[in-house]
Amino acid sequence: MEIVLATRNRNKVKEISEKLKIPELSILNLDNFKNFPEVIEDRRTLEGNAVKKASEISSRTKHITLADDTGLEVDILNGAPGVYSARFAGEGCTYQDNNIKLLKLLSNAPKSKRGALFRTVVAIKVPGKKAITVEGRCRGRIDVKLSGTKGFGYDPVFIPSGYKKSYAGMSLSFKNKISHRGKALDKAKKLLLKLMKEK
Ligand code: ITT
Repeated sequence: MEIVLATRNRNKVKEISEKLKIPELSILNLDNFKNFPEVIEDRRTLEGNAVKKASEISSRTKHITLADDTGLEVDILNGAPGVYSARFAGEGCTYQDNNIKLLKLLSNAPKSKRGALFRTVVAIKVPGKKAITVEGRCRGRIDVKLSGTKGFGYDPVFIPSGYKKSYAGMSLSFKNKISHRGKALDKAKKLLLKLMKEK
């Protein structure tokens, strides 16, 4: 069976590909399909965006498609940046801009008030069928500084509960074992194995 990953984020592709190493499953990414316009992520929920990405790419490729939409929900910011995590510091901003903005906003918050939730919704769309979604969550806190050199996005500022290192201080395979995306992908993997049996 073949699936397409509906993401332009190469770090996500790496994490997803590592988790979905299933014999007889080939993973294609958007580099395999030329000149696709970008999917506009204009829904107000992670689920809405994940389903939109999976559905648009599936209807273009005619393949089973998996999409991921992720957000970082910070308690003291009432759940922001959440679904707007990519553009937190403005259109065209870098990961560094987002992290610096977050650290600045929380500069007066004590450790006990720095709680946050990372949430991933994965949508799987089989052509002709309704998209299915699964979710993975990881609680943690926003550190007072950036640390670690691995990963991407908010990894250098997010310390998962029960650990001392940020995600960016962990190997890809360790992050994948405990992370929001890893947990969503464990559920997605079960769905894919079921689909493969039915084929
Ligand atoms: P696609 O929509 O093409 O999949 P994206 O990078 O736009 O890629 P999201 O909208 O899901 O992905 O991500 C929202 C933001 O959250 C963005 O700034 C990401 O860098 C960040 N992010 C997503 N997953 C993350 C993770 O596992 N660790 C740290 N930051 C992450």
